[in-house]
Amino acid sequence: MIRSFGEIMTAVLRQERPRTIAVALAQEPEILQAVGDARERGLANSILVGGEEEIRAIAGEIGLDLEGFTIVNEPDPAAAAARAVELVRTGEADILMKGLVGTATLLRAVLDKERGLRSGQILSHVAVFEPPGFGRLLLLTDAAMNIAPDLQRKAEIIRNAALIANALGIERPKVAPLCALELVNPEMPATVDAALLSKMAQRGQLPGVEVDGPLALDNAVSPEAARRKGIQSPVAGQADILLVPGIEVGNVIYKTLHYFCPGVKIAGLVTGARAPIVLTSRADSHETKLNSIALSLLVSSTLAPGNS
Ligand code: COD
Repeated sequence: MIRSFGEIMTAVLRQERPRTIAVALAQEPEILQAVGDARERGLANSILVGGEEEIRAIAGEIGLDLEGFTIVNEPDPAAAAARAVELVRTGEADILMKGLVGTATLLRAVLDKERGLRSGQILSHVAVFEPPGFGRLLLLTDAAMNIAPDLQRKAEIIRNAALIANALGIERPKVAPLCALELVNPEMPATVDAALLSKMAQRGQLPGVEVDGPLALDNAVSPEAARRKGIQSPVAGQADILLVPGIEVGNVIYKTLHYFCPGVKIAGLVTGARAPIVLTSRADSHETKLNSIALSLLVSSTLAPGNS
C-alpha cells in the first residue's frame, strides 16, 4: 500500500515509461515550475499549449530551460483546452493538465461528445491528502466537478474514487459518506443517501468497497472519536475515502486542509475520462501540481479505456 507522495513518485519512476503531459494554457509560473520539476525528476515531458510569447517570457523569469518541451501556440483559452484534449485523444499525450484555463472551460472540452475524452463513465474529482503525522493517504471526493450529486451519481463517484484507491494499493477501500451526524435524519437528505449507500454496498451493489455512514468527519478519521461516541462500524476511524454530499463541503475541506494544515501534501485529479486530468486550483503551489502529475501518471494505466 502506498502511504505517501514520495512512494507515489517512486512507483511512477519504476514504470520506466516515457510519458507526456498536455497542458491547457500553460502560461503560469507554478504550472511551468511543476512541469519543469516533472521533467527534471524523469516523470514526464510536456506539450505546452498556450500563448507562446507568454510561456517563453515566464520561463525566462523563473529560469526554466524550455529545451525539450513542445510549445503549441494557442492563446485562446477554449481553443487551447480543445487542442490539449485532442493531444490526449490522439495518444500524443498520456494525461491532461489544467493550466490557466478555467475549470468549467476545460471540463466542457473534455465532455465534448465528438472531440472530448468521454469514456462512458461519469467524471469526478478526487483529491488525495498526506496530512503530517496521519501515516497514510486520505482521499476526498468530489470537491471540484459534480455540484450536487444524487444517490446514483454518488454511487458512481464512489466507484471512481475506489479505482484511484486501488491504484494506491488500497484493495478494499473504506468509504465514509460525510454528514453532520451519525444518525439518519430525514431533515438532512445527505444522511438518508449515506444510509442507502451503506445498504447498497452491503448488498453488493457497490462492489469492492466498504461503505458505512452517515459519519461525521471526526468519527470517519479518528478511531478515538469513534470510540468515544460508541460507534460500531467497519469504516469509523479508518476511512480511506471521504465522500462529501456536495461540492461546497468538498471544496471547503480541501481548502481548510490547504490553509490550516501546515505541511499537508495534496494532489487532485479528475477521473472517469479516457485519461486522468490534473485539476488543481490556481492558488495551489507547484508542489501540489507536481504531486497531482505523479498521481495522474500512476493511475493512467489503471484508467486506460477498457480497464475501468
Ligand atoms: N460526468 C460525465 N458526463 C457529464 C458530467 C460528469 N460529471 N457532467 C456533465 N456531463 C455531461 C452531461 O451528461 C451532458 O451530456 C453534458 O456533459 C453537458 O451536461 P451539463 O449541461 O450538465 O454540463 P455543463 O456543461 O453545464 O457543466 C458541466 C460542468 C463540469 C462544467 C459543471 O458540472 C461544472 O461547472 N462543475 C463545477 C466546476 C467548477 O466550477 N468547479 C469549481 C471548483 S474548482
